[in-house]
Amino acid sequence: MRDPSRRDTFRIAAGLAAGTVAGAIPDLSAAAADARADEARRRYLTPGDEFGDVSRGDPVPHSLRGEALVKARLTPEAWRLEVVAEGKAKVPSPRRIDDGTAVDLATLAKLGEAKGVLFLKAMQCTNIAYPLGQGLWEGVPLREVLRLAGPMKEVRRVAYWGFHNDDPKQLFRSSLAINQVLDTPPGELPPLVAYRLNGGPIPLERGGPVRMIVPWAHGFKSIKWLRHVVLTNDYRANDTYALEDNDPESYLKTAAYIDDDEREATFATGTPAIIRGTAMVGWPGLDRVECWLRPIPEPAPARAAELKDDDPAWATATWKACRMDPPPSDLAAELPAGVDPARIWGFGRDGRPREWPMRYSLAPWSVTLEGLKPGTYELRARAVDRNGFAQPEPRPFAQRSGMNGIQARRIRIGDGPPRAGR
Ligand SMILES: Nc1nc2c(c(=O)[nH]1)N[C@H]1C(S)=C(S)[C@@H](COP(=O)(O)O)O[C@H]1N2
Ligand SMILES: [Mo]
Repeated sequence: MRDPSRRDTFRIAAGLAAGTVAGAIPDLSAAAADARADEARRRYLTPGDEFGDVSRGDPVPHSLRGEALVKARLTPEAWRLEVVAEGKAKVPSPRRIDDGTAVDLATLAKLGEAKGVLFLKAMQCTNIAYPLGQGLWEGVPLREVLRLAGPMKEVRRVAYWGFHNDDPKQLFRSSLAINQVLDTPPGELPPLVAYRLNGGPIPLERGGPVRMIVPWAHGFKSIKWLRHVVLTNDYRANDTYALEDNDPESYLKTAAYIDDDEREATFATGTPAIIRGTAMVGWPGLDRVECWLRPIPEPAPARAAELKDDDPAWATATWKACRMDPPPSDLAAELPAGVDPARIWGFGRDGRPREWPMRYSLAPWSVTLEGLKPGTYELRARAVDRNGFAQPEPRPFAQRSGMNGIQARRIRIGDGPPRAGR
């Protein structure tokens, strides 16, 4: 899977340089470096500080330090969560900051001992194609936190937001229908008030000490630096993203992405060309990933050209099934020390996933192309969901309800004739 910042690649390169005798040239082909970078990218869990970051604020909340951090209630000791009702909506025991009844981290962790949920979830922004990272999160269902305020009345929606430098313009808020919070179907994941990531506290950078995680939704529902939960009778989604023309109720789409799609992949003639990718397994599940390899007549343009929706090539495209990676064979080695895999949502008592690929997580795939003649090609990939819809269907909008356009990666076999435009 890809580290969006490409830090892996740099770190590997730096490590190798450090390990060589001063003055010696590292004995490493570009292909071997690529293979090692690939391996690092295909780690199952993304370290908390290596996710792609989507954060508002000036300064961003995770740049605060010292007293400013305490004032913002973003240290474990200072953190508090308000759970209140507004207007017609009522709760008997609101949890407020001003009267000292707000929920603290110890209370949340105590609830977690009885009701905690451990689950895998990839974070994906509705406006960025490639997922930002995948974590093993732990939290308490939001419905259990709401119970702390007592039986509610006249509630239709739950609105919530985090720390935002007390500047209304920096507010980033989200909301859920009350039934999405309370009436979790058996076997499904509820919205969670999360306080652990990859076996440790959620780092400040990822929205800690506490952030909301809505498993089935794009990132904008998963509010970082969570501080306020408000029960309301207002039926409208008041999400910040709704105001920006996004679809505030969109569920995660299932879509295949190609690793390093912007970079041309080059292979010597006669060697197998392995292309890797990552599928986001959304609400409708994933049946398979398919690829289409298209030779580009020489002289090929320097960059992959966009294939317009009405291009006749789509109609005659031949899509072939790609290989899905199985679950990591040594899953225990991929998990943080001390984590019992049997506790993870969707895993069986044997510590293996019951269903694969799993919803809300990343499914790595690959395709091996052999016997290709020297020349230039474009590889396209699409996911087919469990309802039989091939990406970009069922909603062929590239944006606003999740980016699921079909990606292309250029492949070059052999030296080939010179390129046009160079
Ligand atoms: N408080 C707050 N929460 C937030 C945001 C934000 O700007 N402020 N951005 C949201 C968006 S749009 C996304 S995609 C995810 C990104 O999560 P990440 O930075 O942990 O990858 O956080 C969401 N939660
Ligand atoms: Mo986002």
